[in-house]
Parts: sequence; C-alpha cells; structure tokens
Amino acid sequence: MLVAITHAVSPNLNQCELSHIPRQEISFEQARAQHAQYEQVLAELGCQVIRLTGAIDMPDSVFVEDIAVVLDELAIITRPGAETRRAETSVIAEGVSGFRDLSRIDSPGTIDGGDVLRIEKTLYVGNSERTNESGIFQLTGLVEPYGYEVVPVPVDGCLHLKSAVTQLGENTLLINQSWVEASVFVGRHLIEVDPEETHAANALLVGSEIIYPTSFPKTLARIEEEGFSVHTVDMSELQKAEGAVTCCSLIFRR
Ligand code: CIR
Repeated sequence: MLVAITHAVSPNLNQCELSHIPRQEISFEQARAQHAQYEQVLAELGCQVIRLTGAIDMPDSVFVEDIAVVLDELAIITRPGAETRRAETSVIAEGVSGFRDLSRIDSPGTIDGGDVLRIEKTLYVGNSERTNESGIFQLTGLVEPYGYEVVPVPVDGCLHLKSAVTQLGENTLLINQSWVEASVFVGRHLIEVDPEETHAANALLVGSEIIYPTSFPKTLARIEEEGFSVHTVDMSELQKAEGAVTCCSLIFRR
C-alpha cells in the first residue's frame, strides 16, 4: 500500500517563492480544483491520500515534496533553502511521524526534497540554489548506514534537480540536458524533453504508472511512444508557482 501525503492549497499561494519564472496572477479556486484532481488520480492509482492542512497560511505549503525525504527506513525532515518555507517543516514532520522515525537537516545545511531523486538505493542530490554542500553532507551521514549511495549533482538554470530529471521507469529517466549533465546518469536510458518544452522533465512515477502535466504534449508523445502508461493532469495554476507534479506529494510504502 502506498501513502501519498499532500497539503491543501494555501489561499496565499500568490505570495509564493519564485526563482526562475515571472510572477503571474494565480487563480486560487482553479489551483484548488486542479490539486483535488491530482489527489484523485493518486487515489485511483492506489494511494491512500492524506491531505494535511496545518500550514494553510504558508504560501508554498502545497509543495510538500521539498520538506521531507521519505525512505523505507527513515524520513529526513529537510531545512528548506528558502527561509520563508522553513516553518512548513513542523506540519510535515507531524504527518510523517506516524509512519517513520524522523531525522533532521540542521543549520547551516539546506535541502529541498525537490533536489533528491531516489532510484533504488541511489540518491542523486542536486547541488542547487536551495540545496547546499552541508545539507548533502548531513544527508549522506544519515542514509549511508542504510546502504544508500548519495551522488551530488550540479544543477544549473532551474529550481531543483527534479525540474531537470525524473524517473519514468526502472532504468529510464526523463531529462532536460540543458540543466543537468547527462553523463551523471550513465548506464540509464534517457528520454530528452522536447526542445520547445523546457519545463517538461518533471514526471511523477507512482508504482509503474506516470502522472504528467497536460501542458507538455510533445514530450508526452515521446513518453507514450516508449510504452509508458501516463495519466495527465492540468497543473497550470500550480506551475505559475513554479510547482510541478512531483512537488505536490510525498509518496512512500506504508
Ligand atoms: C518554491 O519556490 O519553493 C515554490 N514556489 C515551488 C516549489 C516547487 N517544488 C518542487 O518542485 N519540488
């Protein structure tokens, strides 16, 4: 059984952090409806969806992925790179604590969960504007005892590692090579995003099914051509907050 922790969309979403895209008016009502649809697809794919609400005043609290790294053996509560997001951690810690023992990233370390791409026992960790060397060092110390290898990955031009590369299947990744070096992933099958769809590398793998935004039809065609089973969701409003499909849930085995 998979659990998917989500957080309700904040009415303050328009005050979200933005790093790489210009600010646009976000429709709260539409964002909320799109988020509910996303949760419904998670439920249809067999997840027990647990929607938290405790950080509802915090603009970016819908993006739960950044606040924890949940592994089978433990969960790491991050110290987000954006100071405005650090108060989100207590609500997520409480939500995850029923399922895992918790460890934490301490100052001066920073990690955003959007920078952590787990493939089996390898954690690729983006060294980004949000995740620093101290954070990566601390994370390594916490997970190595459980047999994980941490691979730091330079990220340039986008918010997180998972803006640039995500997993589609056992050994297949979706990648935008202008933001991350493909050589890091040697031995893996890479599908490149369509050059006209720079933000298209973020797909959410749930079991063997993929959740993917409707907004990147050319890249979607590439993914489907390779035989993957894709469920599309309209994420237009959350994308205006620099969100994507992986950021809106924490998915883990019960
Ligand atoms: C932020 O800048 O922190 C939010 N506006 C967006 C976070 C998106 N998170 C993610 O991709 N993991």
